[in-house]
Amino acid sequence: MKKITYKSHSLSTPRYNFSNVFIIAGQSDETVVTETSIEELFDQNGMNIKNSLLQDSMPVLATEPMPPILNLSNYPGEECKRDCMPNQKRVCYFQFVLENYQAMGVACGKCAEGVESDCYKPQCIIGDGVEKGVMSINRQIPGPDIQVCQGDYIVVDVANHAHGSAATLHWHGMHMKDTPYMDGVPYVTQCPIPFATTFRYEFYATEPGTQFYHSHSGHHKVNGQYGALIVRRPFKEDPENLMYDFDLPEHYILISDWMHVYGEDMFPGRPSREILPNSLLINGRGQYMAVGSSERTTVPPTIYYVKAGERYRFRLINGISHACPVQFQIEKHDLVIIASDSFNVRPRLFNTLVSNSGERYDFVVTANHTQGDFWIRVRAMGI
Ligand SMILES: [Cu+2]
Repeated sequence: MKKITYKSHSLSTPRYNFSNVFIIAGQSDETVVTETSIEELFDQNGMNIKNSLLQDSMPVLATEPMPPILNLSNYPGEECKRDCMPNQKRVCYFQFVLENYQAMGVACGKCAEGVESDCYKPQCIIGDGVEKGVMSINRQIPGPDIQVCQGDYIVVDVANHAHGSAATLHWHGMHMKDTPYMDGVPYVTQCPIPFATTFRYEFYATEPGTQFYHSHSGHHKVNGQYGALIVRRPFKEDPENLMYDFDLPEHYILISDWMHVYGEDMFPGRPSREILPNSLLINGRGQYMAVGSSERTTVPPTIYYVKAGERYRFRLINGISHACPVQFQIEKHDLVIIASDSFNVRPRLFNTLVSNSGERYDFVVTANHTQGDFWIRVRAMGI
């Protein structure tokens, strides 16, 4: 049986009007649960919580001074991608580096020449297989997915290494009622982050569901700075948990449009009408076919795996910038829509879903074929 040592610590004046946050450390027989304020978390930053708490297995007395609380590096955000349990909150720490970078650049080796394994190399952004300049987060498009549990505390240090640009990140779907200054709207809720500086976003994951983050500056979003933000609840607390068997972290579908020039090149004054996207991407991958050509680029698309007979929850995020709306279908499969913009809806069966920029839809797909590969189709409407 797990022994739980629990220490409640009185709040001094918190910087924000927050309730407390719970930190859970360690995998040993003894788990230490400490309740503390956000102010204390960061004032005592720099100490090693895991080591200091785990090496010290003796009971913690309420009169003792607070042990060191948090070394942010002990809680990489990826460790927050987990089955959510009631009252087990974490601080989820991410480091984002904004850069001017290249799709199909040197990091992709011989991907363009058909060496498929090179397309999966670290820092290789393939887009639709055409070399172009991008603005990336951590040399990935989409940026790192943030997948946490409701009530977790999200901390994102955003370092702007993109010469000549200032940026903000907006957390689409998070209401930011207690932290409006974390909303990421340049010149409204904050000054944009200048080149060569770092800004720390920190806020509670308050709104459960499928959300979205993206740069709110210039054309950075269409240039590549966006990603998934998914806030789960404990399975038992999801009113539609009887509708699906699996809610897998890799089953999000982030749609974006992709142009072979920078977004900034689109306005104003182009003499041609070619201001439309060249491709649509799913999770940063697509295949380009030039107008008048019958050949597509051969870069590998995004693939989702399912097992026959099971029901899977998928989370669709429309990250389109210039094309709208888009039509979405899965070949030979229907979609049971269970949530729209992160709110549960009465389940309805559809075979086609139309969405606009910024919208999110959660749907359930039943893998009702014994075997086979099925295309996911995304089509821009009105083009
Ligand atoms: Cu948005």
